[in-house]
Amino acid sequence: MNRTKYNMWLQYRPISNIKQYELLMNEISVFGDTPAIKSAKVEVDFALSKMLNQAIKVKGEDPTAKIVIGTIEKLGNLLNETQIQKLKSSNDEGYLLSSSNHQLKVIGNSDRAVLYGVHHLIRLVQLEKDISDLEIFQQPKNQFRMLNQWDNLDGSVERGYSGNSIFYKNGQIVQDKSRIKDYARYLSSVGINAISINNVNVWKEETYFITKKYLPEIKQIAEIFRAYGVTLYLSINFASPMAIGGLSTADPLDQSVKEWWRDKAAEIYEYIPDFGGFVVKADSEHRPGPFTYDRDHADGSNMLAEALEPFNGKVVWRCFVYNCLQDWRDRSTDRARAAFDHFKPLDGRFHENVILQIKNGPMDFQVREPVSPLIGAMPNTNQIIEFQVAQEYTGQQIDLCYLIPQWKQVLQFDTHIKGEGSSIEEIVAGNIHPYKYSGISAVSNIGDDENWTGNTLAQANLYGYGRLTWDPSLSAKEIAQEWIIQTFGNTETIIGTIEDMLLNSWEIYENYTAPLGVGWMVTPGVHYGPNIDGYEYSRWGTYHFADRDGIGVDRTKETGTGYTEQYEEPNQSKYNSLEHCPDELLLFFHYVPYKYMLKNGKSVIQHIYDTHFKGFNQVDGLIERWDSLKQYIDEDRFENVQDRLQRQKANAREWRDQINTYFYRKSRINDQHNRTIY
Ligand code: GCW
Repeated sequence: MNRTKYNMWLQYRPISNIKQYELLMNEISVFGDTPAIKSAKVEVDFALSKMLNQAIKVKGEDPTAKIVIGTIEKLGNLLNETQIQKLKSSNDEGYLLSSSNHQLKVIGNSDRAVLYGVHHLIRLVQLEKDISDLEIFQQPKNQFRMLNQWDNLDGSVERGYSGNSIFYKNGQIVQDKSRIKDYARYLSSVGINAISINNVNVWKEETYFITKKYLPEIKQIAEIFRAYGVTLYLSINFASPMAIGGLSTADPLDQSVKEWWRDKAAEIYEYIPDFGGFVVKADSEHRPGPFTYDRDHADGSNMLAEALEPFNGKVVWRCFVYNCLQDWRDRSTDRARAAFDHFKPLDGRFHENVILQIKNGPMDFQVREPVSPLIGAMPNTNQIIEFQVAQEYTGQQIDLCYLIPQWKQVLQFDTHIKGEGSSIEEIVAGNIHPYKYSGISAVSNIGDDENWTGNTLAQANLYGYGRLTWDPSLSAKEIAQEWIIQTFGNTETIIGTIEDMLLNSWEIYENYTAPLGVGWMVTPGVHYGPNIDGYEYSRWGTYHFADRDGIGVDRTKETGTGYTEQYEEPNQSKYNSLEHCPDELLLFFHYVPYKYMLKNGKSVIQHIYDTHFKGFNQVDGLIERWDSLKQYIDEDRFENVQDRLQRQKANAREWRDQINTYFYRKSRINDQHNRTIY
């Protein structure tokens, strides 16, 4: 195993100027010995010894030690009144990093918080920051900071672009769990606190995960994660009572079904006392759900919630519910409307341990989509937003696409649901409606590739996801810089070059793919590479409606599907009006002629040509920039990215030419600059 690429952002590279860290070269005293505290101890020892290039002494509990680490419970007496108050007024995951020339304290409100504090300290050292006079209070803005693995027992990963699963192989849970442990380390280092470890599409054998056939081993995995402050969840099959329980129904209102789930929950908690709960994809893309029994999603999720409630378990219920058997001839059905139409009327009917998980956009993780109007629209129902770290529609970890800028834009969107300032960021942080549970969830992008993420630079998305969900006020640039320094070193040329590549990559990807928010145009099934009409006459509800006169989906209330009405004002009017709709989403909301003039002063067709020629050229620019780093980066990682960039170039070329040719043939309008269109 090549440790450099394997270690991602936890390289713990020796730093040049260690003099400034003299304080850290003293004995460290870590208080407590719970699993999470033990992890903190091991990690701080390992990290500091490596970064400071000398053995660090970890001693027993001694409050006079130069470095003390522990919970407020144990170390509160070392704090002054203000510090105590501040810690007590922050949440359970909050911590304090405080230093003077005679002592450095890392004190958390819980074991998990101590671990986060330790990672903060390690990060400061690796970033070579001054730690001599610290007084840092930190607490996560979001309660849920979750990852969903889409891993299957056969070892495959749905929409996985980084090899196979690290959890399963050939129909079994892996015996050697060391890689799972390392994953837990990475997750805790960026504050991820929950994980579901199997695909939301729960197939036949995975349905048995909640039985004694698999629970003993899943318990081991839960223990590994617990030691890093990560709570384990399982995706379940809604039809389990029939599939594995021998019942004749899975009707959520049926008494025997309710009892079956209650017993099941009790059984699971015998193995895993702090089990997080269930993630559920129901009535979605052919997965079973309450609709079969004429019940709705409140009935379905509440039944599971009741079963988990005695154990403080939660139901994370996905809202990715739409008709995936649509007739393309049917212009009245609009997939974008589906989640809101299904769920909004149910507001107030969900138990308090049900949390709705809503994809960031109304369609499906496209390079550009408006924000889902369902988020924040249910004041009486817990909600979390779902992002996709896996780059399904954004280049599949072949093409470079740093997603933090996209997520930030989503979080900053002002829904106006409770007047100005009702941003998605505040909604999912639970500050707009009194949600009991809220936060952020995302589809993971890792696999068993040695570098975890296929493209080494895609590690930045996982890192950034954690950092952003902890503190959404961090900029995409700050996150990129942190990641680059920890991953590749503190060299200006490296930082500047990679930062520039990352920060431009989303725009570049958008430039050469589907234009102006219309989405899709991808190869059906695999979702990589262009196929402009690939989904146009399919059942999936993902159309662009291009004809000889124009392109786009009319979602206005007057002449279209009325989707715009799902937004509050002023967003509703903004999107509904051709005049005010932002360029980048124009074709999501409107059908317009090719000669329609955009706010940027270009016609739609010229914009399409320009961005596609530009996007391709920008990939050349990425290649050049990366090549300029050859002398600074180890061969392995250098070649990994170089190879991916070449593949990206081939992809961008295909997109450029197919899109330009397609629209030229439809419109017969020439490119103003007479560039080659085939
Ligand atoms: O976009 C679709 C993906 C499916 C996925 C589904 C979902 C897990 O193509 O692979 O299934 O979304 O989010 O449930």
